[in-house]
Amino acid sequence: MLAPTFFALLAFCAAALACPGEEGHAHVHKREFPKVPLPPPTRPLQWGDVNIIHTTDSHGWLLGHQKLSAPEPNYSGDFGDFASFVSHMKLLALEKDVDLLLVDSGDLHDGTGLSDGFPAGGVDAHETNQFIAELPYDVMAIGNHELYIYANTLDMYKNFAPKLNGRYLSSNVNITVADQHGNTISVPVGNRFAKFRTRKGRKVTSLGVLYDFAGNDKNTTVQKVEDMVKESWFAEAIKDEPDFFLLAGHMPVQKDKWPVVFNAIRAVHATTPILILGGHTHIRDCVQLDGRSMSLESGRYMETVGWMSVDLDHKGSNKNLTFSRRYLDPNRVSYEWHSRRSNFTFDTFLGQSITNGLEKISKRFNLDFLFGTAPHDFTISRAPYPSNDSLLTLFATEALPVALAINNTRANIPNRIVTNSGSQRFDIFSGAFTKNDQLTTSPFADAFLYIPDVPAGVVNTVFSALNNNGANERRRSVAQREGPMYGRGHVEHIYREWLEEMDKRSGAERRAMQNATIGYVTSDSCPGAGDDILHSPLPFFSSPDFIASNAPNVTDATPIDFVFVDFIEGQLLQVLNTVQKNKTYTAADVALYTPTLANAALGLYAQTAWN
Ligand SMILES: *[C@@H]1O[C@H](CO)[C@@H](O)[C@H](O)[C@H]1NC(C)=O
Ligand SMILES: *[C@@H]1O[C@H](CO)[C@@H](O)[C@H](O)[C@H]1NC(C)=O
Ligand SMILES: *[C@@H]1O[C@H](CO)[C@@H](O)[C@H](O)[C@H]1NC(C)=O
Ligand SMILES: *[C@@H]1O[C@H](CO)[C@@H](O)[C@H](O)[C@H]1NC(C)=O
Ligand SMILES: *[C@@H]1O[C@H](CO)[C@@H](O)[C@H](O)[C@H]1NC(C)=O
Ligand SMILES: *[C@@H]1O[C@H](CO)[C@@H](O)[C@H](O)[C@H]1NC(C)=O
Ligand SMILES: *[C@@H]1O[C@H](CO)[C@@H](O)[C@H](O)[C@H]1NC(C)=O
Ligand SMILES: *[C@@H]1O[C@H](CO)[C@@H](O)[C@H](O)[C@H]1NC(C)=O
Ligand SMILES: *[C@@H]1O[C@H](CO)[C@@H](O)[C@H](O)[C@H]1NC(C)=O
Ligand SMILES: CC(=O)N[C@H]1CO[C@H](CO)[C@@H](O)[C@@H]1O
Ligand SMILES: [Zn+2]
Ligand SMILES: [Zn+2]
Repeated sequence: MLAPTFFALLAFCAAALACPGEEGHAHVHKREFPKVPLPPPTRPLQWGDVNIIHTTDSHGWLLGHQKLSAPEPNYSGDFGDFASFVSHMKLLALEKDVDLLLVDSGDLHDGTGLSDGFPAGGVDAHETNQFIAELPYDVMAIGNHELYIYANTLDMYKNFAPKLNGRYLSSNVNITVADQHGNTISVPVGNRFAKFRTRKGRKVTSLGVLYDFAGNDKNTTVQKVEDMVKESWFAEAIKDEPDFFLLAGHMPVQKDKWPVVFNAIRAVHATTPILILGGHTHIRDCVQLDGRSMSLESGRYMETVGWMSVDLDHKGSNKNLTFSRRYLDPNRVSYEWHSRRSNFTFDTFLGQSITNGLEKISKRFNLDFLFGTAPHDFTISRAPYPSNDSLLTLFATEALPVALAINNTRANIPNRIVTNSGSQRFDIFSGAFTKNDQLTTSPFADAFLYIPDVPAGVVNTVFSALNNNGANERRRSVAQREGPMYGRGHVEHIYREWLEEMDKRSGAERRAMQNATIGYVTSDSCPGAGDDILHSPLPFFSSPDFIASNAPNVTDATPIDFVFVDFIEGQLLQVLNTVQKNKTYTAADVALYTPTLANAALGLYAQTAWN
């Protein structure tokens, strides 16, 4: 399945006819404190000489997950709560007289209304990034979502990186800009590396590495990881031995190229501790490349805050070091419990001002504009497809037929609509369905095209054939973990594989015990249990790559409108000309079906069906 292009994100409201207008009955955003008593963690964090709090792939989820359906309350902490947590943990570190660092591994853009719901003329995540910069991050690395659109990269270069004082790292990522004489130059977006001392005086050498991403915009450059380690600046940067290497990077900790960086450092420093903080595939994962190193990846969407600790020994020692890692569910209960605060001593001034500031953005972007009220949860992978609880079913068989028929002169001609299941990014939960929910769920501004007068039987055959081709392509790319889709940044299949694995491992039994709430159940390659809270796994159902509205009740020979999302045009024409030979279809047979774009469909549907 093809990933919809992220350039499409640019078009959000400008192109969509269904943008919420001023007449919308907005309601005031209300932040949700936990309504249900949340069980606290059961075991304290293991502190070491050096401790790290890690975020990655936050994708604009800075107001936390505010829905009341499970497991969302587990992730209800907002970025203000997180800031308060970090402040208290810094104090605990002082008390314990140890180091505590804060690290992020990239992908600050694309994911919620806060980052993406900006009015025309704005830049994605520009507003949210102001608040991220208020936290005391020691090191941040660039992600691929900072590079799909040049304006976003430029904003990071001009406005964000300078706030990090040399600690926004892009070891293998450049941007092309004009210098003060108007000459075109290619320069790192942030810094290639950073050397600094911790509060306890420990020497740190740090990098910020991006995996081999190939979907970047013009005038940005991603250097391959194996070429980066051959650079003379790299050799120079790692030459002196620090107390430890801190490698942040937007690259999964397994099945990618961290070993290339690791081995390049090990070739010079056989025993220096190497702490790796990765990201990108949206899963919780950990591995030790040797006994003096640990690599941690901390999920996605502020559904996970990672913790790593290590007790250091003396230089030259080759004994295994004592590491620990933990995946926290980001909510006030977890934060308060680990930072030893109560609900009434938890909020800091900074934390509250960040929460207030984020709520102001939400208001300014009109993110609470109400399209309707969802009668129950609709999920991408926790309900079978097709079924009434499946978001994919809702989108393809309910929402698209309603939304695409609005103001459409062809509405009374029988049709079948085909789109890709990757068009849905996040679940819909029972309750208010707002502009923010539409942006998180269905962000891609793809158009719908059609071919008139295709026999209904042929349309149905093409739909089945597309899914068979898609399945073969997916098997190949999963097996190799490479290929063009991975290069362009498509990781949803890896996240889903992870969900599937945890459900298969113990899902049915653990849910039957009924003594744990649903959530992530991680099995990684590091010793001991990683999850801070024991959950039973989220149910998992796989889905086909392509989804469609119901076939109209007509004979196979009846000519109908074959409607499909624009970016599968090439693939679809090819299959159409394979399954039948009566006519050779070309782009000349294809026309625009409606000016309504895919990202407006759920809102239009909610306005008619959920009001
Ligand atoms: C890249 O940036 C340079 C300098 O700003 C500009 O002259 C050039 O047109 C840009 N190239 C593309 C392909 O956008
Ligand atoms: C990145 O920028 C640096 C500094 O201008 C330059 O020397 C280097 O060649 C650039 N690297 C790439 C891969 O473009
Ligand atoms: C040291 O750690 C490595 C990597 O985790 C492991 O394979 C090895 O068994 C450990 N050695 C000892 C003595 O514990
Ligand atoms: C926690 O504190 C907030 C404000 O700081 C308050 O609104 C909320 O009601 C409190 N919750 C509980 C359970 O005490
Ligand atoms: C699914 O929804 C349809 C239409 O609302 C309803 O007729 C049907 O009974 C539902 N099926 C189940 C299994 O709930
Ligand atoms: C349909 O047409 C009406 C009347 O011109 C207009 O107000 C409305 O915005 C249109 N809706 C869509 C989805 O195009
Ligand atoms: C649930 O009960 C089982 C069996 O007694 C136990 O092994 C498991 O740890 C329990 N889970 C939680 C989250 O308490
Ligand atoms: C399909 O159409 C036939 C013939 O018009 C009709 O008898 C049948 O009830 C229809 N089936 C459905 C599910 O609407
Ligand atoms: C192909 O064309 C023939 C003759 O026009 C027609 O009878 C037949 O149904 C068509 N088949 C398909 C699959 O369109
Ligand atoms: C630990 C934790 O936060 N658990 C909560 C997760 O969400 C479920 C469903 O809302 C709650 O029941 C749990 O208490
Ligand atoms: Zn991401
Ligand atoms: Zn990414």
